[in-house]
Amino acid sequence: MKKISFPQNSLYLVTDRDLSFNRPLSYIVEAAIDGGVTVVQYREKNFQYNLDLKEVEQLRNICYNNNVIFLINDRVDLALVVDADGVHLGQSDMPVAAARNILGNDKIIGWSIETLSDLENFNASDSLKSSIDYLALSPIYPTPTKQDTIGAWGLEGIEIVRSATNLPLVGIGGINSSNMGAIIEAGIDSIAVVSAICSADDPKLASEKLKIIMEESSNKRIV
Ligand code: TZP
Ligand code: MG
Repeated sequence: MKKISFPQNSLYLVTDRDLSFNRPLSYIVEAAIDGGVTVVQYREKNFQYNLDLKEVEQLRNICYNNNVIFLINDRVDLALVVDADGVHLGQSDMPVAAARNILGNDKIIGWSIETLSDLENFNASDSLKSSIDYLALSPIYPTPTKQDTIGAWGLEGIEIVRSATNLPLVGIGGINSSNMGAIIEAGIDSIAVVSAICSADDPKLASEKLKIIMEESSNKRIV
């Protein structure tokens, strides 16, 4: 099987049922894809196989049918069960090398870095460097959506990480239409959001607006 590559300059939706105001995740994901999202990460911290597996399979199929990358947060087991395109792991999740062993070489592994020492660990490890498909800077800005964070990268942090690696960089945390342009110009390739799409009155329109800003800002950076 050919390895799927992580798309450059992607608008990346991370799901959160609680922030979707009683609308099913399938509605949010379909609307987001219609609006230009090209990566979806299923992130539901209270996932239970007996209650939620059907929903994950449904989201996986929506993504598959639309050529959109479908990733699972934290859970390598769930990614295998639904044949997702890969996983997104944080510093306290399964070690990347173990996940790579279990998933094989064809799946995507994204890894969150929260501090400069996480970046140093990454740069010092050939095994990490050869196993990871993208780095996520978490968070770019403080956000009520995830409060157990250590600091925030801000624009200066993005520049430091950008100069330390050529790997695709995903920015997450506190990103919306008013700050995303500067984040991309500072060196982030792809933008991940929760509330800016899940909580929008019109998730499709919100995605379209973010996508337009992404494209304009990415072009500016290349020039
Ligand atoms: N990881 C770092 S910040 C964050 C996650 C999952 C939440 C981002 O949510 P929002 O609503 O886009 O700020
Ligand atoms: Mg995690």
